Amino acid sequence: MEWIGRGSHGNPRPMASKSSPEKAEGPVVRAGTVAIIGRSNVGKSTLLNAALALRLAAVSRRPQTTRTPLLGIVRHQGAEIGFLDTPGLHKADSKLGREMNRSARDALRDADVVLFVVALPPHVRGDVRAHPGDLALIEQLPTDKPVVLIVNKIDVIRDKGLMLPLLAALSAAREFTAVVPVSALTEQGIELVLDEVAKLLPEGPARYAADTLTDRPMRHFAAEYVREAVLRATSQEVPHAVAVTIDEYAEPSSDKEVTRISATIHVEREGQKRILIGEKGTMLKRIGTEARERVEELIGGRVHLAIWVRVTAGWRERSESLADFGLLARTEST
Ligand SMILES: Nc1nc2c(ncn2[C@@H]2O[C@H](COP(=O)(O)OP(=O)(O)O)[C@@H](O)[C@H]2O)c(=O)[nH]1
Ligand SMILES: [Mg+2]
Repeated sequence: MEWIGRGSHGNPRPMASKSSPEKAEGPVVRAGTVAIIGRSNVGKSTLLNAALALRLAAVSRRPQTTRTPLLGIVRHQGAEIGFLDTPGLHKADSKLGREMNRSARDALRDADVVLFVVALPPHVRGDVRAHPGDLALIEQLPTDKPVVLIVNKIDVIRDKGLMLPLLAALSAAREFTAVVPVSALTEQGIELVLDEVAKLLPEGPARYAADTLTDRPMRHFAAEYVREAVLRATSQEVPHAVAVTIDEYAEPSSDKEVTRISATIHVEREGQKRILIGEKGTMLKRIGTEARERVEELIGGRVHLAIWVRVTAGWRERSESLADFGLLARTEST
């Protein structure tokens, strides 16, 4: 199977990470999982990508871009940090949504350390207050493990003093092991996040080989990048109605060949299929080009990507479809 590792492909450059083994100082003495938890759109996946120094996770302006937890492994100051990006906790209105919340709660329960991520709103005009959704989420955070508060998107304000009411309100709601303001987008503060969590992980040996970046095969990311391209290109009901499966993933057998991928975009209605294909197939072409470039960036080689669109009515409510699309949380209990 096609796995992604640092430098395991022809061109290791896109895989290069701040934490690349060459830079790692000494052996791993701490190891564990860090769950990245928060509402939709606060920048959890962007934070994972910043920590990895690699655009691994799908990111978009749409809420619920992340549907299943994603592991990203970083070595930093003698620690092997297994960041687990999770779907945003939200009011679920479908079976899919409930599965997403469940998988985030599972991650919260199993983690050694929790990063609770909040974000500044897009247009800051005065003092920033705490979002009621964040205050409600704080109640659900564990009290028996370290929780680090990450205040993301600090690039949107110049006067950092405007954050003080927000910090005061969140800190009054519970005690945090540390508070780190960051911009996941500009990578400001990310090194501090790594420093902080590296200290908090339990002692123990590495669980993964030094060049392991994630536990998902490349075909998973191919599907994710097709969906990411759909989310970026469409609006309203289409993003939520889309799931992507990979029908074929054939690695090149020689240097001259390309990786051949065939993907199906599942939608719920004919109208959504029409939108995705677009006039004379222009929309699908745009989606295909964007997704292909993302896959090529990750594997460091050329890709041929064919995309089909199929109506699979009601898939978000059907357990069998969710299972087929790899969207069920691991645990069955509520
Ligand atoms: N200005 C700004 N935007 C950000 C930052 N981090 C994430 N975003 C944007 O916020 C949106 C949601 O990001 P995403 O990582 O998908 O959020 P998630 O739902 O919490 O995983 C995207 O449009 C990101 O580009 C940041 O530090 N600053
Ligand atoms: Mg996300």
